[in-house]
Amino acid sequence: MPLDSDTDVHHDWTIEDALSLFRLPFNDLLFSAQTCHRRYFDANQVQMSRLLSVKTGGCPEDCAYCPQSAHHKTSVKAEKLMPVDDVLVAAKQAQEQGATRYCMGAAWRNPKDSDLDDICSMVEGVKALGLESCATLGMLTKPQAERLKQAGLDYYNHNLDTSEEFYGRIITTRTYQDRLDTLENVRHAEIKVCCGGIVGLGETCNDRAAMLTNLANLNPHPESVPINLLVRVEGTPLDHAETLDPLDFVRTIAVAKIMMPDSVVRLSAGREIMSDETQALCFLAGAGSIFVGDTLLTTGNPDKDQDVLLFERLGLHPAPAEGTPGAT
Ligand code: SAM
Ligand code: DTB
Ligand code: SF4
Repeated sequence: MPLDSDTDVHHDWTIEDALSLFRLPFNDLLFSAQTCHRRYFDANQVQMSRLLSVKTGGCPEDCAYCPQSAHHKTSVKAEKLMPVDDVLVAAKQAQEQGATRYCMGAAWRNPKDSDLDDICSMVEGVKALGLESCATLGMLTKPQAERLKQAGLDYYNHNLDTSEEFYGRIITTRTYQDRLDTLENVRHAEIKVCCGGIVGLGETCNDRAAMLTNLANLNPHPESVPINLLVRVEGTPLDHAETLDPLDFVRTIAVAKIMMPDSVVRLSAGREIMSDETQALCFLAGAGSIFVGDTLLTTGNPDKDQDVLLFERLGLHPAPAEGTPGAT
């Protein structure tokens, strides 16, 4: 494993390195991941982000997991881009409920330049509230990324989703290289990168290892690494995908943490069907962030009361907003 004495942050991982982590006995893996986590973060602190779908449904891409793709017959109805003011009212509510980052999602292959006027106003408004801003709008060109940076965008979410090998079984309307190009454009604009993936798509452990290797060989590492458990939605091709062993989900979080120790790994979609005990193991494995609020983009998420209780049971506390006293 490529570790040296100065730092445990590396960008020269092999799939074999990742696989050997996956093969560790569970206790050894979790102990290593928690040790890595504590080197960079307060282990009892969890950052809370809130999502809003600002443009829902009717997406031309064919991502097999996604209820918003126009290729699948789901209960999601296509809507227009939300008015800026409505987004800001929702952002204020999220802030009052403890979120420190507001993430605006749009079901686009890529934004049109004309759409970016409203998106930039949303970003400016979110920043003016004192929230961190994040957007996920599909593929971006360099000039588009620069416009978003100018508006004050802190993070851009664009996931690798799975291994390059398995990718073609899940999405045919754009390539892995398209994804990497957008990530490069985001980096070039000096926006922080939020990039992770989904597990439970029917991929192998090898695919999970390959995805994490690709993420961990990005230089620098993504600041934020969301690990999503597939939310199976009726009408999508993956509605009946096999249930992933929850311990394999925990292992994925742990391996991500060991490979990218100074990144914030997010226990992302899928919490609604997870037990408190599985979530507790994810925090032990180094997850340092969650999405809060009763919806993700179009699917459900545990409500505030459930999360307050979970935090109480585990002695966890919400992370303060970046740049405020006590923030790590
Ligand atoms: N359209 C943009 C894109 O694909 O980049 C942004 C929104 S898209 C919904 C963001 C991410 O949500 C996807 O890359 C995927 O990882 C995750 N996602 C979508 N549907 C999901 C599902 N059913 N379960 C878990 N994660 C999902
Ligand atoms: C990410 O990795 N997960 C979030 C966020 N980035 C945009 C989205 C999860 C979406 C789950 C399905 C839905 O609610 O539509
Ligand atoms: Fe569209 Fe994003 Fe859903 Fe794919 S994941 S169908 S690009 S909204």
